[in-house]
Amino acid sequence: MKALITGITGQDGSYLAEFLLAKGYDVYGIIRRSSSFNTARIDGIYQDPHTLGAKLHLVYGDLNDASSLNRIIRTVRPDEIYNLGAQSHVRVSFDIPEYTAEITALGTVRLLEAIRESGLKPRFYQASSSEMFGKVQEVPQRETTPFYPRSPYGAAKVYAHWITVNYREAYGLFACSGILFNHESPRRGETFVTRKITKAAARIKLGLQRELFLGNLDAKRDWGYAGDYVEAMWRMLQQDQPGDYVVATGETHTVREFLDVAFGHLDIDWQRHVQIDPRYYRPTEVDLLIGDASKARRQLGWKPTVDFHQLAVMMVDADLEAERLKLQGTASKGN
Ligand code: NDP
Ligand code: GDR
Repeated sequence: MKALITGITGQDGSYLAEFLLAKGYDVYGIIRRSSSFNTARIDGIYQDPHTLGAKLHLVYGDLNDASSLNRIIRTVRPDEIYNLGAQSHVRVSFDIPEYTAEITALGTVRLLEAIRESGLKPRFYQASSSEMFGKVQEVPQRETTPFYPRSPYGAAKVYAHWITVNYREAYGLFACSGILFNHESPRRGETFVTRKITKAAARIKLGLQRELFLGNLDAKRDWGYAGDYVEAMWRMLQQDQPGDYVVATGETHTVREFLDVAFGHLDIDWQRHVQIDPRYYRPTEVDLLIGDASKARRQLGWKPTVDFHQLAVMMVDADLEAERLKLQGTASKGN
């Protein structure tokens, strides 16, 4: 089996690639040109392309470049495609709304068109988001809850979601959307709130930092573990029929509670270090997310294995270790 992943260098792409390689897949990942290395998350599974029997293949392309997508699909001829590539930062989407729509929304239809034009019938996974629910319409949120996005990112994801549904209905494509609620890990991007907190807690513990500037501490999120969530993506594409699924833990917590667990784990009082900087507020906020994943549980046999407390502790421990290693590296350079 061959799988093609957009966004392989991101948090989810790296976990999904590991998961699929372990299942024996040939994994093709689209990477984009960058002036600095952007493959740190997949360094652990990198295989030299000159090695006989290499199973991981990286190809240059961009969701903004239709011809690259056409070429990759034609030449790779994947059995499964996972569209994880996106401008994925909600706050940043207010600063670059047009670019966000270009990649997160139009990138999806470019990919779907490339599939259609190829004449191939790969199974397709779209990375939809709980941000599509936005302003609270129903609690907990499920597959039938109406969308009310509250950011350019959320609006772009709603387009990508519906165009995926449309290609399923119009062209019979086996296309699934996973409506995933927030999921985190030690590989989470450092500007998302959980990782920002766990990294700062570790650095404060080691005396490398004193203050942490944050925005809205009252927002509530349903936080799960990324390693669990990529398995749900794969399970969706193994069903007899395509469909859309909410993937969530069913628990919600405030940013404040995440601070309590993360800093508490290191015996630090976060109130002495955290300051509010309004620049991290969003013009419109999503106040409360809590998902009902009973369809995924029932039909995919999927359930989360890591709870909120374990997740925060796992991330703090990983950051503490990483910061210690950096410190040792700096010290040995000085010798
Ligand atoms: P990340 O931000 O960690 O990764 C995004 C990936 O998209 C990176 O590999 C990035 O490449 C790539 N990318 C960005 N722009 C382009 C482009 N123009 N062409 C090709 N690739 C591009 O996101 P996550 O791994 O956290 O999320 C994966 C997907 O799931 C995203 O679509 C996100 O919106 C969605 N999602 C995430 C959730 C979460 O809680 N993590 C929840 C619900 C949905 P590069 O490394 O070069 O920047
Ligand atoms: P989110 O994640 O917007 O839910 O999108 P993020 O971690 O950025 O924010 C979560 C909540 O924390 C509040 N917050 C802050 N956020 C950031 N980034 N930085 C801060 O300093 C800060 N202070 C408070 C935010 O206001 C928000 O309420 C993530 C992304 O992965 C999306 O791609 C994905 O679709 C959704 O999760 C589900």
